[in-house]
Amino acid sequence: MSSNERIRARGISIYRPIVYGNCAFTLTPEEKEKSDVAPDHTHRWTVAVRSAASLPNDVGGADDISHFIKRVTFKLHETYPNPNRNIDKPPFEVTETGWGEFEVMIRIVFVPESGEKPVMFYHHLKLHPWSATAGPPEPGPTQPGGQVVPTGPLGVHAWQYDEVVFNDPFQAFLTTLMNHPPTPLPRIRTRPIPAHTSHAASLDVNVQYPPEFTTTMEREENERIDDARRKVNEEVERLRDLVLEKEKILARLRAEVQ
Ligand code: SLL
Repeated sequence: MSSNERIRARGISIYRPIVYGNCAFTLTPEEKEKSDVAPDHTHRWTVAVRSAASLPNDVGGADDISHFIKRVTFKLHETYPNPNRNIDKPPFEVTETGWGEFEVMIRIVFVPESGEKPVMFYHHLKLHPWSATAGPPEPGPTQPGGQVVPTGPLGVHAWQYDEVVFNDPFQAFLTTLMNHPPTPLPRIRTRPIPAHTSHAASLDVNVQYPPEFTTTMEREENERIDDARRKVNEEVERLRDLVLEKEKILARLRAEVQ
């Protein structure tokens, strides 16, 4: 890197929307026959890190993210051979078969020009549908040979929207980012409510479509954050008043004792 490229764009924050998560499908009888599929396996799943804007029939993935992501490491459950899977080019994903849900550790390494530290996300690899209409509300841990709830043709989806924020980026890296603007998210939903939101269950939606992230969801999330922030501030205020009041009582009592 030349010294010129090392200049930071101070005061600039630039973010890139991503999604991470998984989709899962129950294995068809034909797939179960295959020699590379263990007899106790019930599902085929893909865990991935993608751009947030969606391709027509999938979750995310509309934009290339390899100009800022160098490597994604997916740390799988230790029942898998070589559980640390390093993916150095897009698509940043791992497809496997298995029988159980587990926590996947996702580590994102940025391109060296960014000078950014890696970030880490945890994702609960989901195999079973949430919806009560699609099966038991929350099946317990699946054991080999345990009951399998079919996922339907579009599978089970568990995705999380997030934004990677670069503060005071290097000038050259900022230029790279600006040369790859992300596809804007659709303003309104063009698909049913996504399965990953807990309120989808309370709305009794039998989710049959892959989720889609929209600016409406982004706004709703911001409103929830603002609301929570307001509540916390109110609580802080209330407790501070309480402390002040108690301190006055304490001072008075002290004076009385003396
Ligand atoms: C459980 N938390 O104890 C889970 C563990 C492990 C998942 C799930 C099979 C891997 C393989 C597989 O699905 N492991 O056979 O290679 O219930």
